[in-house]
Amino acid sequence: MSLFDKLLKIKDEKGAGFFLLLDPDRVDRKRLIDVAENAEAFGVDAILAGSSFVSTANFGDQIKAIKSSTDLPVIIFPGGSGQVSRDADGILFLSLISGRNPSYLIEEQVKGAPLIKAYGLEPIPTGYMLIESGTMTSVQYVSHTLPIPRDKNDLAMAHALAAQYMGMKMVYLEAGSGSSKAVPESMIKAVASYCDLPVSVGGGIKRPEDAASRVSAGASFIVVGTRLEFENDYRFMAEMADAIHTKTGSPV
Ligand code: 1GP
Repeated sequence: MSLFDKLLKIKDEKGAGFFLLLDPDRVDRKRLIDVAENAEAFGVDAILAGSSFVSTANFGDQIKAIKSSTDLPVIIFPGGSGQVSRDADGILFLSLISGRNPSYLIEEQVKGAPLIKAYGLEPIPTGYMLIESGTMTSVQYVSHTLPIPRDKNDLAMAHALAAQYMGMKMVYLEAGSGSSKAVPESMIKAVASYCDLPVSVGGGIKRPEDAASRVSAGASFIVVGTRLEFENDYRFMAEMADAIHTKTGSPV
């Protein structure tokens, strides 16, 4: 079974999937290993690893450390073509479709594709959409793109449908890491009911109720980074999993 099919199965069986995002640039090795070792027991379904801006020289080693500490799928969530590692299971093959910067629409993809093939990573073609969240986020700054205004559901819907028609397998609605406002439920509902692709939602999801309301709006996968990156708060991780897994109840 492909990695993508495994993710769809998780969504079908549990109601939605819980992706933990670890930023190899921000989190030290000891913490990465600790959280990767414990994530499965506390309800995480897959680990995403990546950053909009990586300054560590040890990206590959950090991915290797995560992969050797867990049986969960490890999926690279890259900020650019430099973030490809042979030690992951797959990679979100992102195109920043909310923007009009060719570097992030196609150029980084062309640079990264041969390495993805050489490493045997499964690419998951993903239409990545930045959604305005009140302040300028790192992705916005680094990519030189404007986010979709948070009250313009019609724009988000049209972008998602274009992603579907271009053959992408998923859309990702991104409010930005650490943002004060998560993607609005009404936009998730509009996008999920308009296109046939599974919808991942991340950025600023800090409470189980934030996650639950986005799953009930139609999100297939919830991404949580900042709130779980630095604290050994496994009780909270389990509560988050419980809120996301609407079909299974508490994982612990
Ligand atoms: C960012 O969507 C992810 O790319 C996760 O965001 O760090 O705010 O949880 P947070």
